Amino acid sequence: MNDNITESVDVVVVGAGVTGLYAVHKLRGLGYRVRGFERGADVGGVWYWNRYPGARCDVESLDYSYSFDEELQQGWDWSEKYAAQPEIMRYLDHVADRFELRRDYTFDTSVLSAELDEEALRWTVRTDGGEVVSARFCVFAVGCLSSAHRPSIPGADTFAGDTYHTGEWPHAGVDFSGLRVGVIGTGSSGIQSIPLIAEQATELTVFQRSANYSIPAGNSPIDAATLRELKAGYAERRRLARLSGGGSPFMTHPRKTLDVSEAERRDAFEKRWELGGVLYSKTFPDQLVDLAANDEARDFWEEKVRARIGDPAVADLLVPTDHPIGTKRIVTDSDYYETFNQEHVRLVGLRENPIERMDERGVLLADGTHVALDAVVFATGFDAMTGSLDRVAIRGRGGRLLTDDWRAGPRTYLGLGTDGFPNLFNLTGPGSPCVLANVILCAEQHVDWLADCLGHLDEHGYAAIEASGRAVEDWVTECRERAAGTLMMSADSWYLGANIPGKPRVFMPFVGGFGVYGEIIAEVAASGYKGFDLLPG
Ligand code: NA7
Repeated sequence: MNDNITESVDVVVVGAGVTGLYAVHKLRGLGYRVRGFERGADVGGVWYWNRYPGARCDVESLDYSYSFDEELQQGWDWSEKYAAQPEIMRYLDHVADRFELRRDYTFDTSVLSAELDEEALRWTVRTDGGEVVSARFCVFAVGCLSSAHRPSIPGADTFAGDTYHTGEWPHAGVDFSGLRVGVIGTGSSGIQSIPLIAEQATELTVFQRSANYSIPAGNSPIDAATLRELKAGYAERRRLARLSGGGSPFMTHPRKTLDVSEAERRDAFEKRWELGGVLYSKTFPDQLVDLAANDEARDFWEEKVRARIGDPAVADLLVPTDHPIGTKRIVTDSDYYETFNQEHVRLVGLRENPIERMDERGVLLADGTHVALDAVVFATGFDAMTGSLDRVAIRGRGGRLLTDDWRAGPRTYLGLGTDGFPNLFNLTGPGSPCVLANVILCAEQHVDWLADCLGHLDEHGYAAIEASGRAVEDWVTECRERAAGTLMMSADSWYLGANIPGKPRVFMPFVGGFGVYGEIIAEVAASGYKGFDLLPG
């Protein structure tokens, strides 16, 4: 054993978000010695960092919760249809306590590198806390939206006021009372926070590069009787969710958009609208593959939204014209569009009038307007799906860096593994459907698969498992071809890396749906892990 090694374990898990927590619980329960590392001071992952006002999940609470333990599922009472960040943090805190998950984690600690010892088929994991851990398996659960992106705006460092990023929000909160505030970015984080920031700020200027499709959450408290009824139906709810495309228990309309009468179509859109938010993108099965079908959904959306906005010129700016509905994640809002009816809220379209630079006092626009600001909120998103993995120097066979292998885009087999990196697993990341689905069920799907896989290795005396180069190439091709068969390629989305200058334009998720993906990975396991090489000790 290398002299520097401070500890030797079976599995290192990186990340204490919803995926990492379950990985630690499950693998520990099977008798593996597990060691977890987490950059934040506590559990929670994205919910630990994203404490901006209005932060709320766009998957219903009953679904966005673990299903692996019936007592946990029945014992936890969600207070709202769509839970806000503090309630989700309370839930994850409860899970961590209940299963004593913190005892195997070191917090406030980033993993700097993971290096393969090819002979021993073990990984050496180094942290910024000076730990050097030898592990047979290395499991990354670092999240897809966990590496904040701040655009480089000339002069930004000269701005005298405070700046914030929604994905790194101060734990003490921020009071915008009496301030002139600018929000840059109108994705989920911008759209959720803008109505609440507007309640405090004396003036709010929203800088919008691209308009987004947003749909009211239709959020409401869940009363005790409803909660009892919902929990009694949990088994069926979960069954349907596992079959579905998005990990929620809702099926698309059985027929195609244009095969039904206008009245039936409107009725279906209306019902989905009532469900709230992101589910609208799957009202009909052809909505994300056929532009004519998508136009119907889009027109219905536009009619609804324009009715909420007072000034038609502002509405023109707020209605997207650059991408079909659902090709970026539909935002789930509370009173977003109505916010622009207030006197002190102003919208700047950056396509027509870009930010030239920032100075000590605010933002200068291309048309010469100077917007005086006391605080700026960057709601500018993340280096999605690969950003957090890129921060770790992962060296596989021959000292190859994973970031070099992925320079032209992520290369995975089933999203789970890649060639040259035996016994290294990346959970709920690129090559999987997780960012397009309910990530908690995705986490369970991946971790359960992983647990079976490790069991298979031990049962048959294998030291390691490694995706074959051929399987990786085929999966990359399959993911690309499936995406090309949809409208998803027509939006400049973070699914495609389009929000990060210089990032390769590759559609990173598996677009075939959560249920279909679950069948594929189960079939691979049942076949004895075809596409993987099983390596003797
Ligand atoms: P998103 O969805 O990536 O949104 C980021 C927003 O910031 C979006 O409106 C971007 O415009 C905008 N942006 C990014 N860079 C710039 C620059 N340079 N100038 C102006 N505006 C910019 O991130 P969120 O945090 O809102 O949401 C992430 C996910 O979390 C979301 O999809 C849900 O799944 C939950 P663009 O559209 O790129 O033109």
